[in-house]
Amino acid sequence: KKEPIKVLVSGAAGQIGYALVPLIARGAMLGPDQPVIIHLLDIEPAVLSLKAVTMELTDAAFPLVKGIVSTTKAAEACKGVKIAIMVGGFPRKEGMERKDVMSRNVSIYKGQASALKRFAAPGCKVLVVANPANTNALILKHFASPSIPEKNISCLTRLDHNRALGQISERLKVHVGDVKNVIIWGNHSSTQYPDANHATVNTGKGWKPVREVVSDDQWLNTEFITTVQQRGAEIIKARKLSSALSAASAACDQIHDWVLGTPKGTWVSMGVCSDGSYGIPPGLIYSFPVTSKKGEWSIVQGLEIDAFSKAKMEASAKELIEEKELAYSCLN
Ligand code: NAX
Repeated sequence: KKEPIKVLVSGAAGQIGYALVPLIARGAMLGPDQPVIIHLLDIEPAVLSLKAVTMELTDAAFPLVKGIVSTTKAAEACKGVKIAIMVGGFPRKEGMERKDVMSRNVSIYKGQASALKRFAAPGCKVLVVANPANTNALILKHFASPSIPEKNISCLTRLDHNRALGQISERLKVHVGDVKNVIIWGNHSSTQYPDANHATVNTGKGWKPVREVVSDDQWLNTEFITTVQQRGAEIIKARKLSSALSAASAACDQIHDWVLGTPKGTWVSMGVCSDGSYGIPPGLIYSFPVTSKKGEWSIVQGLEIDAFSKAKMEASAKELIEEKELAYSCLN
C-alpha cells in the first residue's frame, strides 16, 4: 500500500486551482493508486474562496485524498511537500508597468522559495505556473538553491505543447493521441516557438513526419505558429477569463510525465534550466523537448535546427535574458 504524497497548490482559491485540485484528487496527476494529502495555499484576501474550495474538496469525498491542509501561511503549506505547483502570483492589471508586475512576483517567488527550501520534503519537485512563468521559476531557483536543485524546478509550457498537438490534430483530422513530438521552445509568452519540424503523426501505417502529411509548409510556418502563440489571448477574448481547464490539465500532464516518465519514443515540452543545449544560455529557464525517466528529465539532444528555427529560438532566449535582467533589477 502506497504512503500518501503531500502535494502543494499555491493560488488554490483561483480559477486554475479550482480546476486543478479535483484532477489531483482523482489521481490524474500521480496515478489512480497514489493517495495524496493536498495542501492549499492562498493569501488573506482570498481566504473565503479558499475555504469554499476546501469545503468542496471534502464534499467530493475523493477516496485518494487522505488529508487537506488549507492555509494562508507559506511555511505551513510547504511542510513536507514532495510536489509543489505554484499557481499563485500577481496578475498584470491595466495601466501597470511591466516592472511593477515583475517586482511583485519577484518578491512572491523569493518568499516562496525560502519557504520551500526550509519546509519542503527532500527531493521536492516544483512546477511554476504563474506568469511570468519562466522568470518566476528562475527567481525560485535562485533563492531555493542549493536545498532544491535546479533539476527539481520547472515551469509550465505543456499547455502550449498540448495546444500545438491540438492544432495539428484538427488540421489533419486525426485523434490528438496520434500526433506527437511537437516542441515548444523558449518563453511561455508570445515569443515562444512552436516547432513541428520533428513532429510525427500515426497514419495507421506507421508514424510519418507531420511535414510530409500536412503537405502545406506555408500553414506550418505561419498560421500554426501564431495560433499557438496567441491561443491564450483568444481564450481570454471569448471567455473574458484566461484558460483554466486546459492549464490545470496541462499542469497535471507535466507532473505526471516528469514523475512517472514519458512513453518510449515520445518527448514533451517543459520549461527547465538550460545547460547550454542548442546554444541557449546556461541557467535560463527555457522550454525544451525533454524525456523523463525515474523522475529525472533530460533534454532531447541532436535534433537538427534550421535557420528559421534558430532565429525564433534566439529571439525567445533574448526576451528571457531581458526578463531576467528586469527581475534581478527588482531585487536591488
Ligand atoms: P487567479 O487570479 O484566478 O488565481 C490566482 C490566485 O493566486 C488567487 O486566488 C490569488 O489570491 C492567489 N495568490 C496571489 N498571490 C499569492 C501568493 N503570494 N501566495 C499564494 N497565492 C497567491 O488566476 P488563474 O487564472 O488561476 O491563473 C494563475 C496564474 O497562472 C496566473 O499568473 C496566470 O497568468 C498563469 N497562467 C499560466 C499559464 C502557463 O501556461 N504557464 C497558462 C494559464 C495562466 O494564464
